[in-house]
Amino acid sequence: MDQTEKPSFFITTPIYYVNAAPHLGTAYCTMLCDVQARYRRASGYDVKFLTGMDEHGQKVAEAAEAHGMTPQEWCDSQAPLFKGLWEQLEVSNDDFIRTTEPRQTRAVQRLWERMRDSGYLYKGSYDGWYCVPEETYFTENQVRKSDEERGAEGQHLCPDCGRPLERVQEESYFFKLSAFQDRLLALYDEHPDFVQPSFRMNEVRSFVEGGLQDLSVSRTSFDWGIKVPFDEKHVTYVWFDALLNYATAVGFADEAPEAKAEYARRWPAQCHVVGKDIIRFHCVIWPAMLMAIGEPLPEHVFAHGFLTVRNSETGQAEKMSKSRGNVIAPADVVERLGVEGYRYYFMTDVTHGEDSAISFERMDQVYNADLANSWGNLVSRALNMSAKYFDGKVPELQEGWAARENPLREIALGIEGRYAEKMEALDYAAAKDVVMELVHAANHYVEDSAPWTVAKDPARAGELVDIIVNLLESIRICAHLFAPIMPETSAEVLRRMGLAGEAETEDLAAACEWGGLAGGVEVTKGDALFPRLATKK
Ligand code: ME8
Repeated sequence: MDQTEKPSFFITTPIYYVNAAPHLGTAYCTMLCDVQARYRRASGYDVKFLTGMDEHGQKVAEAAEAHGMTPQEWCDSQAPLFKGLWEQLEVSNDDFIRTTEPRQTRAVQRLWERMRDSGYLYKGSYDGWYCVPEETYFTENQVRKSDEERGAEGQHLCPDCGRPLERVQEESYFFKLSAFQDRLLALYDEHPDFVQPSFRMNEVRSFVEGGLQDLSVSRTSFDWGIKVPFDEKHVTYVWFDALLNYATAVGFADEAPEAKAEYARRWPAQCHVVGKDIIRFHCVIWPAMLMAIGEPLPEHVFAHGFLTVRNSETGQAEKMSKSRGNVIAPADVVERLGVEGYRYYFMTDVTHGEDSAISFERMDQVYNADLANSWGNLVSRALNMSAKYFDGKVPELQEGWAARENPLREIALGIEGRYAEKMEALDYAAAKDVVMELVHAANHYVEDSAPWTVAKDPARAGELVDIIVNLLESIRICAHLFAPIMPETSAEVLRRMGLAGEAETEDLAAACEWGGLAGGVEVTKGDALFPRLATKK
């Protein structure tokens, strides 16, 4: 089918600050999007999956200085780390945006002009507090609340992350965010699923109900950013720049006819996936910016929780973060579990709306129980038996086999619908449970039907065919359903069953119908897909 005839599905990750190498937290969010992008491609959507880097602002400028580089040199040196990691982790993004690219400069400058024309912009001066690690302004009131928690040297601390704040006094342009309170509340009323999971909506709503302050959107005390086109001593506040990336990447402010067509087709985005730390930027400021310039609003913002690690001094679970320096490198997990085991653990064992403490012990447990002992073991047993009893092949299919009742067929009927509902809600743990039900049932079926006994009795040859076929058919369906999470091993399973051509399906529902198995094709036994881990590594 021509791509443009399919419905568009545009999904984005946050663009990550380039202040340090990517870590498990950034990889986690990127993977959440990747799984959704792969699932949607398999379900017939024309997907655009965007990720990238947020390269401006004080934090990045300071990181560059600390490394003795210009900000641009620093960003250029970091880009391969992000791109390389996404490739290694099988992230299938279609675009990678950097905010220092000309397309972003052009778009941001156009935003300034449209903001000025909208009447929601005015010049003033900012006098208040600023958290550099979070690139966020705080009012005197917000800071005062944390006064009693002053740092050792009596500094004012960030009410969100607890780190010292800077006092900022500078000439600045302001965006009249305060004018959007009613329209934002109306948006949340009319589109209760704008913010997901739903409990996050309450948080956003009460923040807006509390009243909105106008937002300082330009800075004059440093120069690492996009210049305001009509007042060049101002550079754009990093969030005002960064949020626009989503629209830039689909052609905002690009007058070329193809870009205009792309923008009309792709905007608004279906889903911005972000961490809960940046929910206000995405659910308050970003929609208000779009309202101000008269552009459509994104359909959904999905906010996930944090991966946390235990602080060895305090014993408390704390957010894994580049600025705190408590990150685990993705390479350590890849080395332990392989890329597909890594993806499986983070996508199915971490609850996506909540904070989750991660541990190597749990990773090993999940890998061994689900992948080595259940899914991997099922595949190898079934392929081995097929090869052994049927001369290296999938048995020839018997008349009417797909309509014959058996416990696996019963579970498999309608499985894609049950799974799709969970996948669309980004509830990958529940989607996995749907698939694992069939995996576990198939393992029990092997025990209950005892093909090794049936094989000894020539009178039961037909029964043996059906047992092996039912197993292989269940495996074929599970491989399709696992593919968004574990693309390589699923493709490998299908290849071993002589179905390599099926791996890139664009009609998952049809692919998962009971009865799609090919009979008589060669089977490849191959090495264990998920070798069992020793309990301690
Ligand atoms: O905020 N657990 O970039 P950033 C889970 N540039 N996810 C985590 C995490 C953790 N411990 N730590 C980080 C920025 N993340 C801005 C975004 S978008 C227009 C601009 C993920 O590098 C999570 O998704 O600080 C979080 O929202 C994001 O990384 C922040 O990345």
